[in-house]
Amino acid sequence: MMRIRRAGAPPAAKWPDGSGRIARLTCECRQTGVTLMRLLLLASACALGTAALAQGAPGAHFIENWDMDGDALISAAEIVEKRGEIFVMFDQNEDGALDTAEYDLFDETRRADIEANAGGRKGPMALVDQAMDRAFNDADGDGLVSAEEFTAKSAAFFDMLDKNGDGVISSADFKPGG
Ligand SMILES: [Ca+2]
Ligand SMILES: [Ca+2]
Ligand SMILES: [Ca+2]
Repeated sequence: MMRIRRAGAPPAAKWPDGSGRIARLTCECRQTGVTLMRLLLLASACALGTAALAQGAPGAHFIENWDMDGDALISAAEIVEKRGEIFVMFDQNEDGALDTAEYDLFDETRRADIEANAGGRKGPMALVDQAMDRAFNDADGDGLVSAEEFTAKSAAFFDMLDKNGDGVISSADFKPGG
């Protein structure tokens, strides 16, 4: 009789919200060659800081994902650090630039996350999506987003999202009409 294998840990193919989206991502990533390390980075990035902010507060999902030190505020330094991680995560061939295929996967992953967890690409998340877009980041328009180009846009990204100009990104910056 065959022995049933018991997993020692909960199924790895589960998104923190239990939707099982990691399974779909895993599948896509296998096709496109994302390393396991990157996938784990992606999973942990999405699970960070869940205790810092009440669910459903304006911008809660964004703040959860980008707040590295758990104070429910996003500093300019956190934006730079997180964008650096995102770049590395999606630069699958590690050549220091996001090409069309790499950016396509980035767009798809980001938009799926916004649709599933942040109320879609309307309202404040439209700005976030726009600022992560290829056109915004490819400063010289050559179709490749280099690490330098991506990093150089971090300050502009921060300024766009710090709507009330108090020097941090917080829930207040995501309030409707704010
Ligand atoms: Ca913070
Ligand atoms: Ca690349
Ligand atoms: Ca470029």
